[in-house]
This record gives sequence, structure tokens and C-alpha cells, in this order.
Amino acid sequence: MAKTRWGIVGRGVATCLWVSFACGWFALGAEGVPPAARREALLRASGPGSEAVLAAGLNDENLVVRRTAARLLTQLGATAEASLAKAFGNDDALVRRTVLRALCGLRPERAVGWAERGMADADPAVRRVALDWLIAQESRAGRVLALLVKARGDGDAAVRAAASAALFPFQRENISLRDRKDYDHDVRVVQAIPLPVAGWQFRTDPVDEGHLKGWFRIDVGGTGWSGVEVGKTWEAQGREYDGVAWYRVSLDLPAKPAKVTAVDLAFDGVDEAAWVWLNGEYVGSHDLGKAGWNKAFRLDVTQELRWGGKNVLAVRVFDSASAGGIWKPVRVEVLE
Ligand SMILES: [Ca+2]
Repeated sequence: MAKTRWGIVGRGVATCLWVSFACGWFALGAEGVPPAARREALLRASGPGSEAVLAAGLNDENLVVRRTAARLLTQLGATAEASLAKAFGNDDALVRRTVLRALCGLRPERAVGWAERGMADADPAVRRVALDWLIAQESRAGRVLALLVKARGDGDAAVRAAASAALFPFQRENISLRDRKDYDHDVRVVQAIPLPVAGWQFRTDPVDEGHLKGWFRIDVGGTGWSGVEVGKTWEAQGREYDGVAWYRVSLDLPAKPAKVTAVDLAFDGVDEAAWVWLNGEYVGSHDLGKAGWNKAFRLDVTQELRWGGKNVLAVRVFDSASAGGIWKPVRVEVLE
């Protein structure tokens, strides 16, 4: 590129000239023109009719120029869809990230397809853009849900964690009254009601979808459930399995005792982590990783428990290795 021509144009002329000029040098190669000037030319050329220039800028040897071209291309919106789609094949992950974000927002009917391509990208930052779009969708049926589920097994820890958190929206800090530091009265267990050992329903959940399918709800039908006992591991009952599994039990409780300050659900041991729902409501969890397998825990269920009627308890258990399950007794404990 001749310096004289650069100098003339550099003094500032109409955008159309910038476009033709920029077109010329991107076609000829950027030799002799410094990156800052190339970037400036793109900025001046941007706007209607600049798609070809910006598309050419995506191949600039300088990453700042490339990324500027990508950003300006996204500002052209749907008219630049073809160039944006092509730009998603760019070697620069940041360019792919920028155009993917735009493509997902361009046409609703094609967005999930772009998210799917984004989740297949080699760069985790690109996958994160696709994941953010998936997470933001109000309806998580079909392909959106399938992609989110798949993302939980992503090669990148941050992507995995974000997908898991999006698919497991149950959060509750649950502290038994007797463990609360702000409660300065004496608290004691005045009654313990053991939960039955037998009569529980059990179902493995190898793809970790039970909570998405509402297996914690009061009325859960369907096949796939079988009888199990608590107080011993599932291996001890002929089930060689590691992973997520669900327990459900229905229990009738007597009328409300005269004096009740609070009620706990006390587990003596779940190998190794547990998430608990009572009467369809999420109550809390016990998740210390592998170390939690033999640690007793208790969850306050004062609000969720129904005295004088039927209760449905659902426990999602995760066991990473060897023996697993609700291997010790469970009780309702009345506190006063
Ligand atoms: Ca275990």
C-alpha cells in the first residue's frame, strides 16, 4: 500500500472512500500499514455496506484488528448473517466468541443450532458463551435441556460447574434450631419418631435427571422404582452401583404434640451425599464430598412437616465409589 494513498485517505474523507480503500488493502494484504491504522480504517468504514471490508478484516494478522472487525460485523445485525456464520470458522477464539453471541441473538429459530455448534467449540470461552445462552432460556425443553445436561460433563471445570448449577437450582441453608448460634434457649429432643426401615422406593439416576423430572414431588408415578430398605447400603441389597440414586417413602405422622418448638429430620448416615425434599419442598443438603459418608446430619423441617397426616420424603443420594445409600436410621425429632 503506497504511503501517499494512505496519507491522503488518512486526512479524512467520506466513508465510501474508506470502504473502497479498506477493501483494497485487505484484498492486497496489509503490508506497510500499521495495525492501529488498519483498525482505524475499519472503524471509519463500519456501517451499511461495510460487510465485505469487515469480513476481510477478520483475517488480519493482528488480533486487535480481527476482533474489531468481528465486533463491528455484529453491529450490522441480520444483514451480515452470512459473514457472521463464516466468521464462526475463524481461528481466533475471541472472534468466534463475539460472533457466536451475535448469532445466538439473531434469529430465534436458529439460535439453538448455533448454541449447539458453540458447545462443540474447542475453546472453553466459546463454549461458555453458548452455555450462557442456554442457561438464559426460559424454556429448557428438548435440545436446550439436552445440551445443558451434556454440558455438565464438559471438559472445562468452569463450564461443568455453571451447567450443573443451572440444572440444580435448589439452594437452601438449613440449620437445626439446636445448632443455631443466635438461639440462646436450651433445646432438647423430647420425642424421636423412627422412620420405617422397609417400604422405601428406590431408583438409580445414572444421568442425573431425577430432579429435572421432579422425582421429589409428592405424586411420582412411572416405572423404574423398586423396594429398598434403609439402614444398610444398596450394595448390601444386591445393587452394585455408583452415582446418583433416589429414595422415596411415605409416612403417616401422629397428631401434633402439645409442645413443639421445632422439628428436625435426623439422618445418622448417608453414603456419601444427600439432598432432601419433604412434601415436595426442598429442605437442604448434606454434601461434604466423600468425607460425608459417615457423618450424621439433621435438617429443620418445622415448616414442611405435616402432623396428623401423610408425608412424602424424597432423598437424592450421590455415591462416588464403593458402598452407598442411606445406610443408617432416619428419625423425626421433636425439639422443645
Ligand atoms: Ca461410598
